[in-house]
Amino acid sequence: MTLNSDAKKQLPHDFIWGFATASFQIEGSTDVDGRGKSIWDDFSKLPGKTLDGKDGDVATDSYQRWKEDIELLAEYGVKSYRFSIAWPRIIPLGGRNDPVNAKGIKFYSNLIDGLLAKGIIPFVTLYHWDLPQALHERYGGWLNKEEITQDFVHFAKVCFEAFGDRVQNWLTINEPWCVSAIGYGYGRFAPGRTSERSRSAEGDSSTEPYIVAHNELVAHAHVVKLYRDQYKRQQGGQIGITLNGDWCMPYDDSPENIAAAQRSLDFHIGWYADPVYLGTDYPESMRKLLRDRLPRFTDEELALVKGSSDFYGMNTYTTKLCMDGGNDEFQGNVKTTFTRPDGTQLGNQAHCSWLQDYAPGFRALLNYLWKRYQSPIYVTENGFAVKDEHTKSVEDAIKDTERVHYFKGVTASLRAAILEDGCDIRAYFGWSLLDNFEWADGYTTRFGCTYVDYETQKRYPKDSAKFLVKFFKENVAAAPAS
Ligand code: PNW
Repeated sequence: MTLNSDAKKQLPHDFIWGFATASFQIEGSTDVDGRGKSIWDDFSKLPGKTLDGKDGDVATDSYQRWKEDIELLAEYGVKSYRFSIAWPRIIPLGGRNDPVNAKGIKFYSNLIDGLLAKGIIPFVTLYHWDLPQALHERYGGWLNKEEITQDFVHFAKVCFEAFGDRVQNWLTINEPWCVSAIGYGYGRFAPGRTSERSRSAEGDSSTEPYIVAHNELVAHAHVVKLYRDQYKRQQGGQIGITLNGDWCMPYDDSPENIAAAQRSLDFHIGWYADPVYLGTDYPESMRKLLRDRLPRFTDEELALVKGSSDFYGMNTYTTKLCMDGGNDEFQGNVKTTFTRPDGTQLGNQAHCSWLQDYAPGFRALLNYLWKRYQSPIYVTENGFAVKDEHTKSVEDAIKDTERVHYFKGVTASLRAAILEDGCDIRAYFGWSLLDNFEWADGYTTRFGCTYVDYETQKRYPKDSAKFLVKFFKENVAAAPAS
């Protein structure tokens, strides 16, 4: 066989690519087939919690339209689909002694079978933020280490038993930073606890986020231990956590701002990744700033957390310019901007304030993570929300030039990180398959590569979906003949 140089320049044939979603953002049917409430059900209905006052009761109606969604994925020709399992569909009250809901299991079982029938690899998140409301009420949810650990492990066990014969790729928790910092610090995500009394009657932003983060790490590690001890050998899959993290660049070359950029990486990524991949304590910069507000790992916990992920799950969206200062502890007392010292912008502004398009940052982040953590990287989310897309007609919205520009940049960066820089990257998922319920933004921010008309629930592929499909079809090597 002759190896031509073009073939050599392709991504490996087993590179996984596709689109991602999350249960609460797409399913709707919140009151159907025995599903219990999640913390997002009531939270999203409270006045002022979502930008448009809307909730997840219908979303993209994917609990009903799952077959149509699989058709769409098959039309795109993706290799894989990342979705999450709604804990309150499987165990409506959530706890280890609460009843399991056969209809909930059936739903995901059908979905998995449907994907496999089309040759699509299921990539499954166990926890994408829809905690059973009953557990929050019973013992404070993620605030209670012993209880949440046992209940999360039990829920995972039910999932491994029910789906593990067909699912080889598991994610424990999606973006633990968002759960802790946004759910218990800023209070913008459910359960909405914060010290800001205008937002919440309860909560302590100075301690709870750190307790929650610690408990997430411990619970995650116990789930991984369960999988490795009891299922991995037989089911042959892999399991890991997925962290959010954006690239951080110093605003200028002053030593304070160089340190600030690293501190920002520590407070977003190192907080979770250092214990998981390096087996060290929380980053030095965090311990220095937060002192005894940061929980201590027992030796036993740290031993359990160390190495508790088979890969590095990476969700990333943007790059920030970092300046020393401010008093936002979740940012590590770092101020961020997209405006360079010369007044120019880093890139195109997305609909949400926290996102600009800057592809070199994507490549830099991949290199940073690969070098520091030495674990194969799975990009489990990456995407862009076009400004004011929700006000456009379908015809205009599907011509999503700015999203195409974003994906052109990141896919070129991805390719370079793999083929030129030698980073071990094994998967890429665009966020998202569909426009959907964008948490506190409601439906005003659209991240989909497929447009959803919320009146008719009809789906329309955007140019960005076509771009990604074409890129991966052209750039991933064909499977070797068997
Ligand atoms: C992620 N931020 O959330 C989530 O995993 C998705 O469910 C979500 O739809 C997607 O990214 C787009 O937002 C984030 O404020 C939410 O920096 C907020 C931030 C980052 C990620």
